Amino acid sequence: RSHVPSRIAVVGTGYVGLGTAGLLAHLGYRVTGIDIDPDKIAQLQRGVVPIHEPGLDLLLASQEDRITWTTDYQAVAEADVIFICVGTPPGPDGTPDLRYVTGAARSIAAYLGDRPQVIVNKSTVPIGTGDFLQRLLEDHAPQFDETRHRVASNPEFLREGTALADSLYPDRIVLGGHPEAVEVLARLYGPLIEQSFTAPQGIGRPDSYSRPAVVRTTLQSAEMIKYAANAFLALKISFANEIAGLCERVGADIQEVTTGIGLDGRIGHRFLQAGLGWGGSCFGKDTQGLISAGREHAYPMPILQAAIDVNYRQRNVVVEKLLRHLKSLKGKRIAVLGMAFKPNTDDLRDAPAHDLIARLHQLGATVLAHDPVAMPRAEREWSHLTYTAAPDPATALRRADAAIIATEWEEYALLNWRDLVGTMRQPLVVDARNMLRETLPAQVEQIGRES
Ligand code: UPG
Repeated sequence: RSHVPSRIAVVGTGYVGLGTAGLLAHLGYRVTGIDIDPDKIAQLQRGVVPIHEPGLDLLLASQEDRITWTTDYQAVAEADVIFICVGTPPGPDGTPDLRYVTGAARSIAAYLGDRPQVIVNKSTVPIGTGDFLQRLLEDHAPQFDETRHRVASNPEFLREGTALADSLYPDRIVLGGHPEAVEVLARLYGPLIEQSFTAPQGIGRPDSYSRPAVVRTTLQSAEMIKYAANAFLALKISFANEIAGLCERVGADIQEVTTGIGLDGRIGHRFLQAGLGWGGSCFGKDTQGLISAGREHAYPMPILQAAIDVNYRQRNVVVEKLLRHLKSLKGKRIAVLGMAFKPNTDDLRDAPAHDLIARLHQLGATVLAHDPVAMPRAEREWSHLTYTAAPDPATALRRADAAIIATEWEEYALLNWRDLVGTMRQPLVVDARNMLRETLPAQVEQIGRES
């Protein structure tokens, strides 16, 4: 009895919502993007994309006839599929805060129609939220009918910076819920599953890519897949960082070690890059989220706790390296290159550079920070930190006592490091992302390898 969906409502216009709206419009659906923030909607209506994500402006502009932006939930009534893509920030105890999901669900409830509709959670939500959503809709939707209205889970695996390619050419599509709802979503994603769409400008299909696997499962398992995937990736990074620390002490080289272990097909080489550790909105929140889920069931999760501990220890490792060379940081000028939690985004959430800048200032250093795109955002979001924004890397490095590469932006790899280190007061570079390849007339410290 599954229907062929055509009208889609996407609630929430963050990374996930905007990407989903653009993708589904590109696949030919009529999409309404809904957000409670009138400023965001006004921007989108003017064609301004409120976040920095490569290719997103172009994709949304190319689909402007198929997408309507609004603060009005009315569009839910006409939609065959309604995606919930709102934020689930961690609360004070690490448990995800579901207030936006609940708020969105209540607003959706008011407008559910008398047609078959699938309400899909794309936000990363604690396991059990699908059932909770179902009950909430039952209680609040005047038109609710459980044979017509189905709740599903369709977690997102996109990375910031490559969000569109990740969405268009995914490894897998996970669909959880009642088989009828899963079938509607499988039809919705038909062109994606078959890879029968034309690639949007600038986001070509990777050479080795054929098509995604489809995982049809229950709500709970779909929700768990999302958490477990992120937790495992976080674990891999922390594992590499823990081994890196020992490499330094025994004279081994982490880059060679991870190459060596990654060649074992059971391990794989991806997400074994040692450095400053993970940041961003997902890994910290999701590992914590699993730990708190475990706690609720009196089930400790020591592996995940260790992954978190190793990750945040890593931010101190960099400061310790500076102290080893400079003895004290009082009055020292330290350049921090890179503020975003990773390259190709202006996202500053849980960025290692934040803790680094705070700590350097606390130890009495003058911090000059640079980022190719995140500086305007840092001016707004990091106003509590003390640092001078440097207009370019050269200005940050001039007369500096040390430089730290905190984010591996491509443009930092392309700098003329040879000349730049000559302008420093002391040529000391802590390459916390192991990105420099050449030998420099400077003291270069990396993570997990001898300097
Ligand atoms: N990182 C490392 N070493 C590695 C790989 C990554 O330190 O070998 C760091 C990276 O610098 C960044 C963090 O790990 O700080 C996360 O990177 P990435 O996964 O690229 O960023 P996100 O955009 O946060 O994406 C993650 C998952 C994605 C998921 C999303 C939201 O990769 O699958 O959808 O979080 O849940």
